[in-house]
Amino acid sequence: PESPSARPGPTAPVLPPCPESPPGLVGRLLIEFTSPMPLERVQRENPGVLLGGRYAPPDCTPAQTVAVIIPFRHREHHLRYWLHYLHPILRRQRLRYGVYVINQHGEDTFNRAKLLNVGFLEALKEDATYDCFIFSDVDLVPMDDRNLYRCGDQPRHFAIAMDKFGFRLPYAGYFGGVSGLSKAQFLRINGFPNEYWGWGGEDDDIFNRISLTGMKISRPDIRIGRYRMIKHDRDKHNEPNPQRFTKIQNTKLTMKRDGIGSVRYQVLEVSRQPLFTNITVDIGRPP
Ligand code: UDH
Ligand code: NGS
Repeated sequence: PESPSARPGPTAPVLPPCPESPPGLVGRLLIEFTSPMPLERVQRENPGVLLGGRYAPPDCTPAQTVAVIIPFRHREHHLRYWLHYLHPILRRQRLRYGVYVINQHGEDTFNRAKLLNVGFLEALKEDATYDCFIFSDVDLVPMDDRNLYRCGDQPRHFAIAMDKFGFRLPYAGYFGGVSGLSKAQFLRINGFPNEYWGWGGEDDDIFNRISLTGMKISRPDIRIGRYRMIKHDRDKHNEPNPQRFTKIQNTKLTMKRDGIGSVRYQVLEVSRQPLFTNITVDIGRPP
């Protein structure tokens, strides 16, 4: 017979709120991408993660529920390192979270920001309680677990000290790599632009949207916001977008009509893997 404590009921214990600063963080981490990383090993080392890449702390109730959204195509090798490093970090941070890999179908030009919009909507369809969205490139791993993947009263930029930029911001308005917005902050800027096809500028457009709506970027301490990027060559079908310089001049006009309110796409497959939910999507092609 089933034990009564296995089923939540009127007598189930209510977990206390998770502490503001999680105990058990370790600080600076050693991150490397040389040893091979089979997915079976990553699964074996993360038994507490539930199907689809969901997790909730066993001992406390977090204030937020975090959807981690990863724009993706043909980067399986990077994803294995990302999952290997991030699941234990997010667990130590005492987050309730889910990991969503938004996989662009086909070989047309890549569109990072549109994939992130899809991730926002599809994560909410899975679980309407998501109230914080962390958008992370698949090749970026934090070097310090005190860089907490949660949302605050302003949009947050996490990847502020990347190895490839000499552990500094490349420019003051840089908002690329890893960022986080609450559901309300995301809706306030009409989400992200759908019309940046190919590489570059979409993160600057998001920065403009945030500034234009009167919000300010929040960032961690420069000693804590350190990242390692997995080195790679330029991908096929993600060439620098020649329109990006003029587009970022026009955010004020375009953000009203181009954003989460106007995104069109077709979900082809939702597949719950042991460490992430894989959503394959047809987002169309540049006009
Ligand atoms: N992404 C994919 N597949 C692609 C393109 C992009 O998954 O084909 C995703 C992935 O999450 C990646 C993110 O989009 O981390 C950003 O794209 P990116 O890594 O191409 O951007 P980045 O600025 O690199 O890191 C640009 C090419 C640099 C070439 C340098 C050669 N030494
Ligand atoms: C800027 C791009 C951003 C990009 C950043 C860092 O110039 O999208 O460089 O690029 N903006 C425009 O092109 C308008 S990186 O060094 O990572 O390749 O994120």
